[in-house]
Amino acid sequence: MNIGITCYPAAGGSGIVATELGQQLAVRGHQVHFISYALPFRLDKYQANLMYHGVETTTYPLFKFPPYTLTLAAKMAEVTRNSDLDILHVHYAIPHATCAYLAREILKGRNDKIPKIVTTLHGTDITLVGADPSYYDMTRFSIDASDGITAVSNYLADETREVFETTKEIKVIHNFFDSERFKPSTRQCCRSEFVGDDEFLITHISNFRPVKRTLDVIDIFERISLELPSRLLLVGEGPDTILARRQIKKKKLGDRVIFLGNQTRVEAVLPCSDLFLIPSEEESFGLAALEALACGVPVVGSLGTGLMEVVDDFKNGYLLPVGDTASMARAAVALLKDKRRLAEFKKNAAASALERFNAENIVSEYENYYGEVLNG
Ligand code: GMT
Repeated sequence: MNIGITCYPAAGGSGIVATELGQQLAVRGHQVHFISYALPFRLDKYQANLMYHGVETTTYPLFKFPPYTLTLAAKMAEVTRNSDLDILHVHYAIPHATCAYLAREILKGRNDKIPKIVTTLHGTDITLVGADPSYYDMTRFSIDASDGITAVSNYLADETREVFETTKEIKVIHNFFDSERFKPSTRQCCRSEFVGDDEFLITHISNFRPVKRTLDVIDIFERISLELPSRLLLVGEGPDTILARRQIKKKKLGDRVIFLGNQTRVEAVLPCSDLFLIPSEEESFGLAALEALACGVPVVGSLGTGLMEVVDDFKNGYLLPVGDTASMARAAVALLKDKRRLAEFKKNAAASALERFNAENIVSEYENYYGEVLNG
């Protein structure tokens, strides 16, 4: 198949899923064309069958807001025509599904081959952005105009049906990980770089947006560190990084917290961790949690989110109510103190991730779905 993929190229779950899907599809012999304004975050090496088409948006004094949406739609139409695309697979509804719709209209007008549009909903496009009154109608329209819709969890599919009152069929295809890269082997990381022999390493990876509740991460860590020798490894950056730094200073935790900023190869640090924290307000799936589990790291996160489809509560982690940092810290401390249970949770984490979310199976689900949409 010839597949066009559009995603946000910045660090973030939707871009990562799109990139890794493209890479896996290219390995399977499909021709994959990324169309975006920058090279996606994890698209950091050459690969056969994989191409990138940059979208330029020129500014003009009249344009207070340069119309990226239009140049993206035009580029989608151009790449479809030149590369004979069968599918335009867009990740994140706003504005990508709308741009794909526009591209299709452009192609229709010129009697070109018409690609099928598959839109993958990732979460914040529905739960935060899409439900914003100013985006609501456009999101709903774009969902309905797509030939196929996938959501990364049942939680998100239900939310989409409820928020947008749509009867459109939504295929749930969970996030996945590459088992060649994400594995428990600590050979790929250097624990002594971060902690001493008698210390625990607690990790959090995110884009530090308010939805991630970064201050809760620090609060949980502070409580853990009062009971156990430990250090906190923070990977990623975003609007709340500054708040986090301020809080760490205020709580005098500076010498126990390591900031790594954005990293494209998180598998180089994850396997050395003892515990992963993800106390988000909302999480449609929680790819970062899955990557931690795949590396054999138990997860403590928030209940009532898509994390419930990823973490096996009481088997490879604990899910607790959003904002209940005291209970999250208590669960973490109890687990870290119990060596046997910790070893069991670590084993369960890697096994469950591999069984349920390995790329091999999930990428086939996307391939089969493309087939269904093309024949439908
Ligand atoms: O988590 C973020 O803020 C990034 C966001 C994105 O759209 O890039 O991630 C969303 O998509 C990921 C990939 O499907 C999911 O694993 C994340 O759970 C989801 N984030 C939220 O729902 C907050």
